[in-house]
Amino acid sequence: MRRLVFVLNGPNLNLLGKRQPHIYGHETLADVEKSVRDLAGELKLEIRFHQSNREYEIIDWIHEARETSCGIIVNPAAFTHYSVAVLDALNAYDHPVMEVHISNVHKREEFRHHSFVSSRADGVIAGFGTQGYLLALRRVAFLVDQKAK
Ligand code: CA2
Repeated sequence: MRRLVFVLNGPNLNLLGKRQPHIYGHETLADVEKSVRDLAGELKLEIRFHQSNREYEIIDWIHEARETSCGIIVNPAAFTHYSVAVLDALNAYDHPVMEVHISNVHKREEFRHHSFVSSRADGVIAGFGTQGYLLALRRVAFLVDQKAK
């Protein structure tokens, strides 16, 4: 299995660092991608980093990941809270799935407290800011290395 990890970002995350910094911080998605790629280099992992505002694109990337990757890190953004389609795609994926939320969704509105994706995720990180992506990547690397032993 290739040491390739997909990092998938849902709707509106292209606005990261440009709006609502009190909730999501000042880093842009490009900053997050760079930090993820730097850490991946240390962990000897390859990265596919994507963002889309379209549900079907997230689903198509999950399907692509089935054939090629050893893990998925996903911030499904608003799809978290209503997309059975994203959950179904992840349920057809056989390797570790880490769900990341920049904000602590449990401290926010009630509708953000439920995640469809959490029933499939192997780990969930919320409220660690953009550092959550790096923590999730370390966990994927650990699980992949453990499996290879
Ligand atoms: O905390 C997270 O990472 C979320 O997944 C972000 C989603 C939200 O719907 C989830 O409940 C929690 C929203 C992403 C929108 O990102 C923006 C970033 C900056 C400005 C505007 C939106």
